[in-house]
Amino acid sequence: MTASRTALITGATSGFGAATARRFVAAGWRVIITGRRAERLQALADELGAAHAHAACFDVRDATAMQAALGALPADFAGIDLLVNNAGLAQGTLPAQRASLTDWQTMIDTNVTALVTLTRHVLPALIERRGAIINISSTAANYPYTGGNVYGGTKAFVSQFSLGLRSDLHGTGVRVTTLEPGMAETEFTLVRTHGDQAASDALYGGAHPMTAQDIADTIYWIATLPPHLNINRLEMMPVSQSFAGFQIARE
Ligand code: NDP
Ligand code: 8X3
Repeated sequence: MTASRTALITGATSGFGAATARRFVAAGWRVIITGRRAERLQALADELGAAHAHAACFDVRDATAMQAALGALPADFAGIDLLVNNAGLAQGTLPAQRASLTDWQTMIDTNVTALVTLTRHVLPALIERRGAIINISSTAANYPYTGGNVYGGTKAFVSQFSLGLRSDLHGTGVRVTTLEPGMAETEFTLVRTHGDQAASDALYGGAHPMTAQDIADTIYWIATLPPHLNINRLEMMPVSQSFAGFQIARE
């Protein structure tokens, strides 16, 4: 892909999305950045400059607002070459039998329903421009852990949906990748714990987690590979993170 292309990056008010927007603009791309927190979104748009960034402030769960934002794109930003489906979250760490149904619904609405809705809207333009989709899944899609229940389920959906898209888009030239990161320090844990900064600090402290910049650089690498190459799925972790064994309950 050449410079002067346009990426739609959801969830750009924080973490991976903000770093990815900066990474692509640094390479000359235009970015459409989204999120609910208007002040943060506007601050990033101002930082990146009006020629390179268009801020579209909406809740991805609001399908009407999503469609309105897509319909209101300025001409320079209307041709989308890359969709980075990044907006998402975990809510709660409790086992299923004690988890909040509200948290579960929020994760399903955001990580699954909104992602497929936006993808469906943008697909015709992506096909026209032989563009690309990068869906942000998680290692939680591949490895279960206690308290990961619905979050892991939503991310498994994202990974499988990405493979399905790849199959459906056969012959169109559109590339589809699912990126499955492990632990990276962002606002993710603060959000997951409903604002517990100490819990977030305790998780990342001394662990050398991945950074949002690591993820942004990887997304940029995937997007700028030669157009005949498709990374189907890419799982990445910090060196400090690996796998644990099965649990056994004894009588
Ligand atoms: P952050 O919490 O830092 O960023 C999440 C972004 O998603 C924010 O910009 C937030 O914007 C946006 N978002 C969440 N809900 C909505 C909504 N309803 N409408 C619009 N935007 C929304 O977390 P990360 O950067 O870490 O997370 C980005 C993605 O990466 C998520 O899909 C997450 O599941 C995934 N991931 C994260 C990992 C990690 O360890 N950090 C590892 C693997 C995957 P706002 O609140 O302003 O709306
Ligand atoms: C975030 C990674 O391990 O917290 O998707 O689920 S994890």
